[in-house]
Amino acid sequence: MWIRKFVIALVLSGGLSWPMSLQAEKDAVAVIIDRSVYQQVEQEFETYRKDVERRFPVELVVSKEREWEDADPLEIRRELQRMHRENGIVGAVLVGQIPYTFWERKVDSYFTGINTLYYQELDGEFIDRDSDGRFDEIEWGPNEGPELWVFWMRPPKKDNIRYLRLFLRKCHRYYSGRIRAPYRAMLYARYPSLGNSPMKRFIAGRDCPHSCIYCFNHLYHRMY
Ligand SMILES: [Ca+2]
Ligand SMILES: [Ca+2]
Repeated sequence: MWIRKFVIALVLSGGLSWPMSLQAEKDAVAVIIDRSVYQQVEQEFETYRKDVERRFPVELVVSKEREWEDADPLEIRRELQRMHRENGIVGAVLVGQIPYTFWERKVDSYFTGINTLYYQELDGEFIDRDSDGRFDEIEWGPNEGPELWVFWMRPPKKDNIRYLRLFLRKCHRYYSGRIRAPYRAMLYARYPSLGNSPMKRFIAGRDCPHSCIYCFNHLYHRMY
């Protein structure tokens, strides 16, 4: 089940294609997109929806009736819980500047980072022991492991709409065969020792809680 969820997350981000023979069963996937953002990118988004539903065994359930970019993360989590309960969603695509929460390491409060698990573990409870607005612990729910996978379709906030349009148009060019992933991505074909290894790495996220002066990564916090 976990492998299936992970593969669906990859295909929605353009990482893999899906054989036609496996398309019998469809997964419901939520899309959370701010109402005003949707109105501005409607044409590109509906093309994306058609491409994805034609190509992969999914049905997108779009929540676009609220100003989600101004919502409290708790409200977004409740919406995902409702869609999981009523629509049986297995994953969620969060489009635009959807708010997020933070976690911190309880021993010293120094290490902190974006808590993406907040929208994945739907029946657990997140606890902020010292009430500083950052979660310190989680109590896992009765259903073992996270209920959802989450894909953040998050453009730079400085020019949210323009970059979102660019990304959605790029997705359409990819899905219609006009662009393809460069061959240099095939690390495992180039190096047989890595290709034959039973373990493979997938870089599926970003973020770093540190602010080292020799590294750029912490500047992503300003951009996204
Ligand atoms: Ca805290
Ligand atoms: Ca759970």
